[in-house]
Amino acid sequence: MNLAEIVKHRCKKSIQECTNQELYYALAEMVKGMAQKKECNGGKKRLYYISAEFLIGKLLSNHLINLGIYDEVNALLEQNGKSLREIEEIEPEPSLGNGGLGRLAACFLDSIATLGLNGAGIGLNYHYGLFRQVFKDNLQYETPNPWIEKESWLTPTDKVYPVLFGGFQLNSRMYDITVTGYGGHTIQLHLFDVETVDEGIVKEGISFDKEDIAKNLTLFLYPDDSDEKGHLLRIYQQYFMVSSGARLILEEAVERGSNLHDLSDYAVIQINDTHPTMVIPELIRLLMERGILIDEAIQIVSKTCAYTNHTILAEALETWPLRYLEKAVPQLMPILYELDNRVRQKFTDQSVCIIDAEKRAHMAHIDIHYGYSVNGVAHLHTEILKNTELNSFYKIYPEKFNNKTNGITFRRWLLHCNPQLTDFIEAKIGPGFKKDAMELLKLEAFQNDNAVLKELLQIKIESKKELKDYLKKTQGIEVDETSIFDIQIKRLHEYKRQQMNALYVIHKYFEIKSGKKPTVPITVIFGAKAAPAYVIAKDIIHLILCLQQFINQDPDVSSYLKVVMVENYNVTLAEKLIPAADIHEQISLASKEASGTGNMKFMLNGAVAIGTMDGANVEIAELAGEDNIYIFGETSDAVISHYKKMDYSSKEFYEKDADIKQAVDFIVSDSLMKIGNRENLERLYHELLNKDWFMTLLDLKSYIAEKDRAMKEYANRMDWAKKMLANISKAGYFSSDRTISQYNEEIWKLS
Ligand code: 26V
Repeated sequence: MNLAEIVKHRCKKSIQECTNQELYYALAEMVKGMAQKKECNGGKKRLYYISAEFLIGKLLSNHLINLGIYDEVNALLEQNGKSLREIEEIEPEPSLGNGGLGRLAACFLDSIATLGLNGAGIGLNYHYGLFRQVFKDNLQYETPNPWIEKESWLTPTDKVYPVLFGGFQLNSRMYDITVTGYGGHTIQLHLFDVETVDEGIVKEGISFDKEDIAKNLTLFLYPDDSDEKGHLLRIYQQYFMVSSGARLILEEAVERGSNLHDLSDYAVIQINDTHPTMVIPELIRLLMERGILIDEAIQIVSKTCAYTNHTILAEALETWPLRYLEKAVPQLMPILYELDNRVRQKFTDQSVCIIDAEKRAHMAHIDIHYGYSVNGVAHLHTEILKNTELNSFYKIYPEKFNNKTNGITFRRWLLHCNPQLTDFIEAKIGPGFKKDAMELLKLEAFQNDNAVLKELLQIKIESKKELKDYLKKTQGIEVDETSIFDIQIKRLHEYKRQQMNALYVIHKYFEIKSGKKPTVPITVIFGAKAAPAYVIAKDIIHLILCLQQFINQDPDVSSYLKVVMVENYNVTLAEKLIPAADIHEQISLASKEASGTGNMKFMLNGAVAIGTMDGANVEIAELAGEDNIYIFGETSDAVISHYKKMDYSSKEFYEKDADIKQAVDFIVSDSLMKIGNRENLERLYHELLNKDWFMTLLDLKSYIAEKDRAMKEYANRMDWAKKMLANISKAGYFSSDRTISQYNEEIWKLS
């Protein structure tokens, strides 16, 4: 049925007479029908990308683009006086991820489908996903983000698995979301859900009874990481996901002809960080239940599982106390002990054991010993894993370690979010770049073509105007589209150093007050959610919101400098912010950001980075060339050495530099205290002065200098347009199609 027939059937109306809401549901029905008729990728061996997060974002437009009918539908709606962009707004965003790791999983599904690979995603169907962020009194509050409607993208299946926990059992039902690749091939994202989940137990914000597992298991994505009950719930979630997934994997392998001894010819499991690691002991357990002896079961599983590491941050590496595991998943314990024993028999180095002296299970160690591949997500990150963080493992298994630099899907992060730029590129180099991103290199031919460069600047201004209107409408903040849009959007974490950007803002404020005005006005835009229990992260949000209020209402300053913090930063907002950026902030402490993927999205949309030599920034700098990126700060080697020698003292930097002192002191100044809370601001001030674990003050001076250089060079519009074009033309390498091809060629080996 076409759209007109569907609305006639559903609403007894014409397209013209329908509301946007009615049209959204009708379009969703149409797309689902079309996707179902498309061929699902097949083949003997199937990849299972198992992940606790799939940050898929809104789906309607993505489907329309990948099915090749976006323009047609857009035109039809326009003819009927409707706007597809407005209809898109109706769709609730499924926020089934925290940030980069979850969004990467979603980009990967798009590329797996597009490349025709036989793959599927396995995850959890969180009813409220990540919390919705609300600002009140310059503080973050959390509320639920319901996204599952009566008619949603989820299709219930009749697959139900009983999942056994210590002392009770829950039924797991599988729901499917069809993922269409560009060109129309499809794969499935399987999301498991507990049948007894009860949304009614959520009270006041996002609080609920953390012990009522039958009712809460799939309510939220990792709700609270701060106490024992939160940790236990996380273990229940993880086991529920992997136990359901493992059952599905074995069932499907057998259906395709496997006798289970040859499982690795039929299935490969990519373990996305350590959240799904229990799939290893669970599969061993299930194979043993099916009559396979432990030695062989371990061998089979080790040939089937591959692990991706996404962080070196100690606090993010999962180590579960054995007593939690004993309580939640007692049936795994004999296998965990056996896996640990085998390691102990082979190696004397205590640091590679699975169970440590404090009786904690190191999940990454299970993956490395009992998987056949370990990969990092950017060149530098993989080198740090090999040479520092996982060096003892690298010495044992050098052949397992490999790098897969992250990528992004250009369908969402160019074609969908920036149609003007897409049309511009197509007019210059033809449509080939949509299939082969490396064709963007053809844009280099226009480096010295002033007319083309001017067009590019014009497109940027248009995107900035769209964002300006949106900010006015949604946040009531007035910004000037001729100012420099300097954007930092990512999870709030001290290592990402939003606080350093805030200190730059304070420094600029003082300069403007003293009469030193920037050549071009600056608008600094932030978007970030802080984990609900992450106190300092919330203090940093408080500081930024206070600065927004303080600076924007100062008439001497606000025509030169504005601060905007967007509320509830998510995928949908990223799609509006990224096309409008002139400068993007990638200012993590070198060695700490495994890769970053926002950096790639901005580059593709013609923004220029200011960043440290960290994660994928290093590869961006190499590709774009030093004239087209602003690099500052200590190298990762220097940072690693500071940690080793413990020779960094933030107070020294504070005391020896008047600018740094002035900026830091402002956090607890009377001006800010009048607006903000003493407790939050003082805590942040003391943290910066006495700890500053992520070395903000170490890099602050070089950050200010390099950012000032960028701001100055922005004024030369034609030179800047060249930088924009250079970034776009070199972005092809960061297509997730390239990343996925490498995973397939070097790890999965699907036929
Ligand atoms: C998790 C946690 C959880 C507990 C509190 C502190 C903390 C800090 C960091 C994390 C990160 C977990 C893994 C993760 O999301 N890594 C991100 O993966 C992206 C995709 O590979 C990559 O681009 C980002 O650099 C990396 O941070």
